[in-house]
Amino acid sequence: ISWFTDSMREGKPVAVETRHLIQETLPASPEATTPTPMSTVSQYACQRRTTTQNNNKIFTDAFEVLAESHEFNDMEGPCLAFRRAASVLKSLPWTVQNLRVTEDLPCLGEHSMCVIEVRPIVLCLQRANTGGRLLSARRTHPIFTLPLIHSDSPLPRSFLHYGDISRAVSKAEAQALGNIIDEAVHAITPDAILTLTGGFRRGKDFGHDVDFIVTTPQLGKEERLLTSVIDRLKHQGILLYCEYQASTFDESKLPSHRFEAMDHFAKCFLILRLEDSQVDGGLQTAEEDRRGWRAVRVDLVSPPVDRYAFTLLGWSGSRQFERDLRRFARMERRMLLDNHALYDKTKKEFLAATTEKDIFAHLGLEYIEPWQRNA
Ligand code: DCT
Ligand code: MG
Repeated sequence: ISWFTDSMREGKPVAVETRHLIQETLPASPEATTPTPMSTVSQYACQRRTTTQNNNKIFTDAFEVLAESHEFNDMEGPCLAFRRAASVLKSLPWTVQNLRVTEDLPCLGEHSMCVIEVRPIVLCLQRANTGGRLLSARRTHPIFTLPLIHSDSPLPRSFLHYGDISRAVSKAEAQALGNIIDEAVHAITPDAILTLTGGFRRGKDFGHDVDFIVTTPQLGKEERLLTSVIDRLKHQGILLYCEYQASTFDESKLPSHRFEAMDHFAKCFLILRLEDSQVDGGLQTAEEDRRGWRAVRVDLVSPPVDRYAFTLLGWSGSRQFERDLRRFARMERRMLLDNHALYDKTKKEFLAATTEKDIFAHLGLEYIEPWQRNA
């Protein structure tokens, strides 16, 4: 790692290959621990169980830096190769201590070799100048491009909360927001369905936002519910920012052949005000910051109830898990999976599902629990 970071600091061109990086980072001791038989590690994240316990963080952090730098340079191939390499290492129940043990692992091969120039300062400037590209990388969260925009750009209101929203959200804070949303949703529609999704559903202790799915048992009422929830939060004086996207979902346009496309359901990206008194154990604020509240990013998505299972599976993530689920469906099963539906290209029919387990079963996959999807 020091070899890697020193080279970056010095602005040296660095030839990076995943296995090479591991070799350079390994301690001197050549003795390997006894690893899981390699044949059990699938190239697909949806056939691996990945908890939040990462035994190879030193490598996965480096690979993710490399993946991101390639993403900003529009180099999708190497970017994905580094993300896959990181994801495989995250799933291992042991720490890589010997290069030999990586030889039989998928996604860590010579093919991911590439030569890049890692210059962090230039990278920062590129970020500032390519808002559009960043937007496509994080297109569901456009406000996250703001801190990277030049200071003479007009600043939308959400920038005011940048300090807060760039600070991680804790599990207790997510729970408190869950209570607020739960109260609002059920005051409007008593039999509404509300589910925590995203990273917190996968058991993460911290996240950059809190994601929820809201829907109604009555098909077609879900969009009205979402706008009513927004109105209620506004009325309560806790809505600091709201970007609402109406549904563009059209059943007749399925199946979508656009890989990785975001879904068409009604959704909103919010910033909410969370009071210290609402959080079990209080807000985790710095000593000098005793306002008694913080701003938090919240996403709500509202699919029709017959699409609930697909939306839940899609929004539960992780991104790498989703990517590999879709790739597995396409490559191994000739099926198209997205947040709307599962389509069997051989049978030329849609496969219905009311639970995530139904979808795994259609795909012929062992069920992977949400907390095992931290790929
Ligand atoms: N998602 C996706 N494709 C996108 C955006 C999101 O498949 N273009 C899915 C994957 C995770 C889920 O939606 C929620 O997104 P995030 O909140 O960005 O991810 P997260 O796993 O919840 O991460 P964090 O804990 O940082 O919020
Ligand atoms: Mg999230």
